[in-house]
Formats: sequence, structure tokens, C-alpha cells
Amino acid sequence: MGAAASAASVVTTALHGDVLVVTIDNPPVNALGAAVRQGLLAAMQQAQADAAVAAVLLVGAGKAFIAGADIREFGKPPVPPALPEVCRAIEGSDKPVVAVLHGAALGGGLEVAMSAHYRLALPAATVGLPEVNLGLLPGSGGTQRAPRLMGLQAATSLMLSGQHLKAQAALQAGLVDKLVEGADAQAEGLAYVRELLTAKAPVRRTRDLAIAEPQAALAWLEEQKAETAKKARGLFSPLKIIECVQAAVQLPFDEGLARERALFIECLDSPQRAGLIHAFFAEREVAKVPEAQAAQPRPVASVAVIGGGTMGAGIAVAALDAGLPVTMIERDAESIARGRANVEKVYNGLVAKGRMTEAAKAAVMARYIGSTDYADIAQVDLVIEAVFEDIEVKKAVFRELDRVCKPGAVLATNTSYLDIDAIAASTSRPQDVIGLHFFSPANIMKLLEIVVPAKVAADVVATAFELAKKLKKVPVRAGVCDGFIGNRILAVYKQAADYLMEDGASPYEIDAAVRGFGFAMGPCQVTDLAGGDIGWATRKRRAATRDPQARYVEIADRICERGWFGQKTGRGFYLYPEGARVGQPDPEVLAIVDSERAKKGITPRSFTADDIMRRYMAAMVNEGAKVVAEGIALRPLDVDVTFVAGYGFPRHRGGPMKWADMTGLDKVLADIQAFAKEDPLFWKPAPLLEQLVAEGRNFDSLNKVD
Ligand code: 3H9
Repeated sequence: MGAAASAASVVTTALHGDVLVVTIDNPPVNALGAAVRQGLLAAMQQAQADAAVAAVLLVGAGKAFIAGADIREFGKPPVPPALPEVCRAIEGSDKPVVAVLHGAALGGGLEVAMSAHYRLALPAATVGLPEVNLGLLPGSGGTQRAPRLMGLQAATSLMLSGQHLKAQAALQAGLVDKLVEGADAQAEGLAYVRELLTAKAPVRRTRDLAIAEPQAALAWLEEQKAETAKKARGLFSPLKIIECVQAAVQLPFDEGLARERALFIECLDSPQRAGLIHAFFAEREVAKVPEAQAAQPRPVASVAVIGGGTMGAGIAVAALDAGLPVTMIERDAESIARGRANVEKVYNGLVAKGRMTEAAKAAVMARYIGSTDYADIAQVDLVIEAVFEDIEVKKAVFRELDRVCKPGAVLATNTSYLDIDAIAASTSRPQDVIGLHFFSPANIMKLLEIVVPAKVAADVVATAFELAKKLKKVPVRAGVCDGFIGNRILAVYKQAADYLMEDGASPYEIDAAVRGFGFAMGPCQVTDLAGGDIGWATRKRRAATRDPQARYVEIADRICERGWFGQKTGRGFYLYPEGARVGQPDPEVLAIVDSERAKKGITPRSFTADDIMRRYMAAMVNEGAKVVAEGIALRPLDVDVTFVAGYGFPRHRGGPMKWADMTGLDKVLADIQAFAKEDPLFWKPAPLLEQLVAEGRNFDSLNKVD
């Protein structure tokens, strides 16, 4: 398709009296791809040239106004006109230009709207400058125009947070001039343009507005810089956003725009942009799984949760928050009361923070029932079992569910390790049994591993994906194996961390290196937070089946033997004096590490942060490649999303497999081969990794996303 033809098909113009209605129709979200930019520029030229045009109305077709630049174009050669040129043409128009916002006006979409002379919002409008979430800054005048329209502080926090504002808030912020009820954007827009023309409203350019109290603004920006540098943990674009706003205060408008453009290009070229945009698309791609595309989900209007511990209560809250009625099954009256208290605690917290009213809490809790009687869940559509992690206990629950639940009810287990095929086999209806692996706290954490056993029906898988959407989770399809995608890979890189510790890196050096990479916490801090006793119990359970040839590090066991289980006991890898949440290094732990090394005759070596991360990441990527090759994960991007959404992997690096692609698979493989000289049993290169390197390909080539 030629550029002109495609521009004409995505941007159309029609004269309504003396108003030129310019409609952007580029599904699904009217992103500003090259053809849209060409079409908008041509429409503005048409409006200037045609004496019959008195004013211009910009309107989006479908559910969005414009959701921003076309993210798929970033990283590809630029096609003119650039968006700033389009915005300049809109703002420079001698005839009034009005934008009517009836849905998302985000990023470049809001920049287009801010270049118009007047903005009308309908109730469903949402506005924002979320470029920071993609490692970018508003690159089409947003950093210069937003401070002029809404004030410098509000504009800066809008850009740093990436927050979306609803119509009413946009009106209050000064981003839109008027808010009207109504659903027909074109009709409401035309009525507003008429009103403006009748009132002889002048062309009003945002660029001509002044920024109030520039000296105070500059001082405030300096403070923001210091604070952002601390909070942004190595992120690149937040500080660049502040620099742009400084330019808005200090420089004439056109020079400010030029400064913004230069800094935008720096962000565009940064690896963080590539990582964050990969994460954006991967998070949407994960839900595209064969079963969800082939089958219709079963209706889910009610949910039961078996077990009211921390996990069960979190799952119940997630379902209640999605508007579902929840019945929780527990063993006895005392456990019912505890389960209810666990659920209520979450809502009490919201009420205490002023984020929920007592009445709203009562309305939610009215949808919650606790019971000891399985007969009470005979008619529910979906059950999630969250009892003690023991296969026999779980099988007993599933036998009971098989006995009472209506035919066609979806029976899900929240196990994090156990064999779901075996759990399914304990029922007469394995086609209805699936894994729904939530992460704690289940009402907060985004990740939901949907674990697909051999005999499950496709429509049950589709139902699980539909439920995830309702619960606002990020669902990842996983196959059955020990630990599925996330915990299986975690077990391997934790082992790499254990070996590093025994070979010479202190727990504190390991944690610092991992934090330096961008994780919020290192592995020893995570252990202390979760409770060291949990991993210890698993290790004891697995002791009998462990390969006697494999290297086993006992440091964590020595710590647990002393009753040091982390934060809850006041010490673990770290010391937590008087309930402190940030730990202090513990000389006694270092002594334990030393004595374990001595016991094995290991002379400690020193490792730099880079040495540590190369091993940590190589272990993660190598196991990730195995998980993909075995079909446990459908694609490398499923591994990426698992780690970003559930394991604190720094989003700006895209995920472990994206990190490997950006680092170079040949380099990662060379590292693994070098480490294998020390420990060939642990460091076995994944055949898929070897194959990709031999073929000169990367993991992304398996993602089949354009
Ligand atoms: C920017 O504007 C830079 C400028 O400042 C400067 C330029 C010089 N491009 O999320 P959904 C696709 S940066 C291309 O599932 P929802 C999405 O991949 C941009 N594609 O729907 C999906 O495709 P598929 C700043 C995009 O209703 C489909 O649309 N803007 C874009 O849950 C539906 O998306 C943003 O960061 C895009 N910009 O949510 C906004 N946006 O069906 C990003 C979406 O093939 N977008 N797609 O999987 C969003 O936040 C949400 O998509 C939105 C709709 C709220 C709009």
C-alpha cells in the first residue's frame, strides 16, 4: 500500500458546514503510525488552504482518541513527518482547532490534543503521558506544553508517574477546557466548535502561555531531581523528563522543543527503551495461547476457595475485588473465623488509609461466605484449592470436590510445585482440573501461572485466561513440571548464588550485585522476608531424592538450624534489631559461611558484582532455555513475563531472555562453557541455547511477535 493511500484510509476529512471534521481511524487504538501522521498533516494543510473551513475538529474513531505514538515503530528507521512537525502544524493553524477526547488520549495522543487550541472531554476520556513506562519521555512537545497548561508540578508528576487521569481530573488539572455528558464524540465536538465560533473564540496556542513563578519552579525541580535519582533505581528517562521541564522554564518555547527532541532520541536509543517495550508487548502476547484462541471460556459467576490461610485469603480478595461472590471452605469454626479475619484485614487496611469507605467494605464482605460444608459449593462455577502444600492433602480435597461439585465446574489447584496430573487423576474428571498458581500476596501480585495438565479440556484453559483478565492478573501458560516456569528457574539461579557464596562472595555482596542489576532485593533478603524455614522444609523433603554427585551448599541449613528464619525471628542472613525491616550484615553469619567453606577445603575467591551477575543470569537464562525447549513455557517471552510480573526482575531489562538477547547469546553461552570447567554437572549448556548460537539467531526469533 502506498503511503498516500494508507494515509487517506486512516485519516479522513469531511466538511460539516464550515467545520472540517478530521477523523483518525487506525484500529485498535488509533496509534500515530506514519500513515496517521501523514494524514493529519495533509488534513491541516487542507484546512489552511480551503476558504470554506472556519474551524477544525479532531476526533478518534472507535474507543480511543489516540493512544500515542505507534510503539511498534520505535527502533525502526523513522518515516516522516515526525510527530512534532504534525503538532506544530496543528498549533500553528490560523483557524481554531478543537480536539474531542472520548477515550484514551495518551502520550503522543495527548500531545496532539495539547497542540489543539481547545479540548473537550466526554466522560470516558482518559488522559496521560505514560512514556516513562516505556523508557521514554513525551517527545512531541508534551514536556513543554503540559507545564504551561496544568502547572509545572502537576505536569512533572503526571510525566514521572505515567498515571492516567479520568475526565473529571483532567478538567480540574486544566488539561481539558470542558467536560460534557454524552457518547457521540463527533456530535458533542461539533456542538462545542459551534459554541466557540459563535463566541468568536480566538486561536489560543499553548506555546504562548507562560510558566508561573519560574525561579520557585527551578528550585522545586532541583529537589525533584535529587529525589527521583534515589527512587528511579537506575532508570534513565525520569531524570531526562525533569531536564526537559527545566528547559521549559529556562528556554524559549522552540529551544525547549529542540532540547526535548534531543533527550527523547537519547531515551529512544537506550537499551531500557527496548526492554520496557518488549515487556509491554510480551504482557499482551502471553494471553494469546492456542486453547484460549480455540475454545470459548465457561461462564464463571461464582467462586469457591478452599483454605483460608494467607494464600487462600489473598485469592478470595482478588476474586471479591473482581466483583465475584466467594465461598471459603475451612475445616472448623475457628479456621472459618481466621479465614474471614485474613480477608477483612485487607479491607480494613484500605479503610484505615481512606481508600475505601466502611459502606463499600460492607458491600464487598456481603459477597463473602465462610463454611465448613462442601455441600455449600455444589453449584459454584470455579473452585480454587489453596490448602497445605502436600500431595495427599490436596488429593483428598479433590476427591471431595469431585464428589460435590456440579458437572462442568472448573477445579483449580494453587500448588506451586506439585504434580497436577496426579492431582487431576485423583478425580473422575481430569478434563476439569487445572493449576492456578498465584503469587503472594495474591490480591496484589500480578502474575498468575496457568498450569496446564495433560488431560485438561481447552475450554477450561480458556476459562482460566478469562478469569485472569477479570482478576486483572498477567496470565502465563505453563506446563507441568517441578516448579513450573518460575520456581523451577528460581531453584537453579538460587543454586548458582549458593555456589558463589561458598566459593567466596558474601551474602551481602551477592544481594548488592543483584540490587545493582535492578532487582528490588537480593536472594538472601528475599529468603529473610519469606521466611528461611519454608525453603528449609523443601530441602529436607527433597534430601532423599537429591543427586549425591551434585554439589549441595549447607550454609542456609546451618542458619535455619539456629532458628534464624529471617525477619520474623529477628535474624536470618541479616540482623533485624527490634523488628527493623532493613537488615544489617551479621558477623556470625559470615563466620558460618567461613566455617562451611573450610569444611569443604574451599579457599575463598573474590567476585566482582559483574562476576556475580554473569553467573546468576547465565543460570537463569540456561534453565529458561530448557523450559522453552521442553514446552513448559510456550515462548521465551512467557519466561520474561513470569520474571517481570512475579519475581521482581527489573522491567527495564525486559526479562531474562530479552536480557540474554541484548547481551548476546554467544556471550552467555561462552560464560556457561567457561563455568562448566569448574562444575560440568551444574553448568550444562541448554541444547536450545547452543542451537540458537550456531544458527546466529536469538530468543526473540522464537516469539513470533513482529
Ligand atoms: C508516545 O506516544 C511517544 C510520544 O510522546 C512521542 C513520539 C515522538 N502503539 O492494551 P490493549 C495495541 S509513546 C501500537 O490490549 P486495552 C496493543 O499492543 C506511547 N500498538 O487494550 C494491543 O494489540 P494486540 C504512549 C498499541 O483496551 C491493542 O493495541 N502511549 C499501542 O486494555 C489493544 O491494547 C502509551 O504508552 C500503541 N501506542 O488498553 C499507551 N497501544 O491486540 C499504551 C496499544 O495486537 N497503550 N496498542 O495485542 C495502553 O496503555 C493501552 O493499550 C490502552 C488500551 C489503555 C490504550
